[in-house]
Amino acid sequence: MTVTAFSATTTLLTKKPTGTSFLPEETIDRAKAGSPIEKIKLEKDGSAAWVDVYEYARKIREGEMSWEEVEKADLDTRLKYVGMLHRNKRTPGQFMMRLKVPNGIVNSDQMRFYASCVEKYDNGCVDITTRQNIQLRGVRLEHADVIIEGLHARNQTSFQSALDSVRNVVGSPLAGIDDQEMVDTRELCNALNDLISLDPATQTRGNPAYANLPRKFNIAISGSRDDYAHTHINDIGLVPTPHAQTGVMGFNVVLGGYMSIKRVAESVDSNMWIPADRNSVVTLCEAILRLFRDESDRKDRQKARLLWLVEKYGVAAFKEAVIQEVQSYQRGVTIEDAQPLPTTPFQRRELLGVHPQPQEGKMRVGILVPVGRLSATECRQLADLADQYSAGEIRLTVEQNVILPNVDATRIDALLQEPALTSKDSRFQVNPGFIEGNVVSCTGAEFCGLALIETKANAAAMGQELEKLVKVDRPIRIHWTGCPNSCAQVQVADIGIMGAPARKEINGKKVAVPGCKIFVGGRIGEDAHLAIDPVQEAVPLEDLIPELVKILKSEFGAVDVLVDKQN
Ligand code: SRM
Ligand code: SF4
Repeated sequence: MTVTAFSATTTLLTKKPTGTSFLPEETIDRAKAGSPIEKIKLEKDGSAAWVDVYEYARKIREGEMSWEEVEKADLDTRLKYVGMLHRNKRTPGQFMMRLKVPNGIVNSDQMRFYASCVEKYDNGCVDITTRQNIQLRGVRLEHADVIIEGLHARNQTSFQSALDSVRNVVGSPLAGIDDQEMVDTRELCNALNDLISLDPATQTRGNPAYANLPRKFNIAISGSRDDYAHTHINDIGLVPTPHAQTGVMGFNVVLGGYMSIKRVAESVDSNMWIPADRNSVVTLCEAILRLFRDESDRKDRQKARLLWLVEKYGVAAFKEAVIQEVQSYQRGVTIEDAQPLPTTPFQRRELLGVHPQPQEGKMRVGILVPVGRLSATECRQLADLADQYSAGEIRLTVEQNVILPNVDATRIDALLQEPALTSKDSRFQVNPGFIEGNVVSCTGAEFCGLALIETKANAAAMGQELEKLVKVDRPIRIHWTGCPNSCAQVQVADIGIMGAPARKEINGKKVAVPGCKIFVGGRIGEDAHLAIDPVQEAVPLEDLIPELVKILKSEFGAVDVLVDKQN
C-alpha cells in the first residue's frame, strides 16, 4: 500500500481541535502546575501525533531525517497517542504499536495484515495482551503511516491506545455464542470504542474530546457471571444483573479497580445500575469520563486514577455527580440503585478446549497461544484456520489465548487434526495441561524498559517444567509480571510471580540475581479477591521451580507426577 505524504485522512486530522481545548480553565491551570507529562501535553497537544506521525514517516523514508532526530517529547511521549511506544531501552529505533480491538474480536484479514506488518523486522512479532488486544512489535517509524492506514482501512486503529488514553474496551470472549450469556457485550464494546476514539465531527479515528485525560483509564463489560472481562480491576466495570422488579437486563457499576506500583485496589460498588442498552452504557461512561478528565489529579500521576477521584468525592457524592452529569445530557437515561446479583450456584467455565454453543451444531474451540506470543507465520496459520472453520472470526481472551467460534460440530475432528495444531513444531494447543495452559505473562525484559526480569520465556518454560513435575486436578493460573506495574495482574492469579531484586551467594559472595516476589490466592469471577501482599520476596528465579512445587502441593493439592504414576 502506498501512502501519500498528506492524504485525505491527514487533512481531516489537521482540522481537529486539540485535546486540551476541551479542558476547563481550572483544569488547564492545574495541568500547568502539573507533572512533567502534563507540561509536555500542554506544550504541544498529544493529538498532534495523529498528523505528525505521517510527516515523520515520510521524512525518514525519503531520507530527510532519521528517527534519532525526532523531538524527544514526540519520540517518547506524544507518539503514544498513535499507539507507538518507542522501545528505547531494549530495541532503540523500534516501536511497539498497540491497537484497539474492542471485545477482542478480529478477523482473518486483520490477522494476516498484522503478520505482513511485523515480518519485515528480525524481531517482529505479534502479542495478544492482557486486555484481549493486539500489539505489533519491531515497528519502525518510517512504516507507521502505512500500518495506520492499513488498520483504518480494516476498521481498526492504534490511536488513543496508550499513555493517558482509554485502553482497549474488554468484553466477553463468548459474546453471542454462550448459553449462559446475560448480555451480548459486542455492540456495547464497539459503541464505547467509537465514543473514545472516533471523532464525531470528521468520523475519523482520534477523538480529541478524550485526547487529554489525566491518566490511563480502563473499561470492562462483563457478559456473564464468569466475569471473563475482570470488572473488579477496571476503572469502570459493568457487572450484568437484571433489575429486581422489572426483570430488565442491566449492569451494576463498579468503579476504580486498578493496579500500580503504589497501590493495588479492587473496584468499589458505586450503588448504580443502568439498563444494558447502548444509550445508557455510552452515556454513563461519557459522564464518568468527563468528570475524570476535568477533575482528576494532574500533579501526582500515582494519584490520578479514577479511584482517587471517587474517594475525594466519597462514593455517594460521586454517584450524585454522575447522575447530575447524565441528566444534563438529556438523553433519557436513568440511573437506579445497584440491583441484587444472582445467588444461585455458579461454576466459572473454561475457555480452552472444545465446547458446545447454544447454536445447534456449533462449537467454540479455545486454543492456547503460549504467553500470547505469535510469529508472523502463526498469525497466518490462525487466519487460515479461521477461514476454514470459523467464518474468518478469531476471539482474543485476557488470558492471551484465542477462540475459534461457530465451528461446525461435524468438522471438529478435522480441525483438531490440522497440522497447525498437531505438528511437532506447533506451539498451539487445544487441550493443554492445567498448569501450562493457564500461564499469563506480561512483556518483560525482552522489550519493556521497566522490567526487572525476563518474563515470557521464563513463564512458558517453567509452565512446561511444572507440568512434568506435578499433577493438579484443576486449572492453576500462574501469572508472570516483570515489575510492580502488574500488567499481567499477579494479584488476581492463583500464583503470581512479580519481578523483584534478589541476591544469591555465589563463590562465597552475595550477588544480585534475577528474582521475584510470589503472590498466592488471587481469585477471579464472582468471588473475586486480590492477593495484595506477597507471600515470599526476593526469591532467585533459579530457585523458583522448587518453591512453586511446594506451593502447588500445599495450596493447590498437587501431587508428584511420579507418585501419581505409581498409584
Ligand atoms: Fe501495562 C505500563 C504493557 C496491561 C498497568 N504496560 C505499561 C508499558 C506501556 C510500560 C512501557 O512503557 O514499557 C508496557 C509496555 C510493554 C510492552 O512493550 O509491551 C505495558 N500492559 C502491558 C501489556 C502489553 C502487558 C501484556 O503483555 O499483555 C498490557 C497491554 C494491555 C492493552 O492492550 O492495553 C498491559 N497494564 C496492563 C494492566 C492489566 C489490565 O489492564 O487489566 C495493568 C494493571 C491494571 C491497571 O492499569 O490498573 C497495567 N501498565 C500498567 C501500569 C500501572 C498503571 C498505574 O496506574 O500506575 C503502567 C505504568 C504507567 O502507566 O505509568 C503500565
Ligand atoms: Fe513492563 Fe512491568 Fe508492565 Fe511487565 S509489568 S510489561 S515489565 S511495565
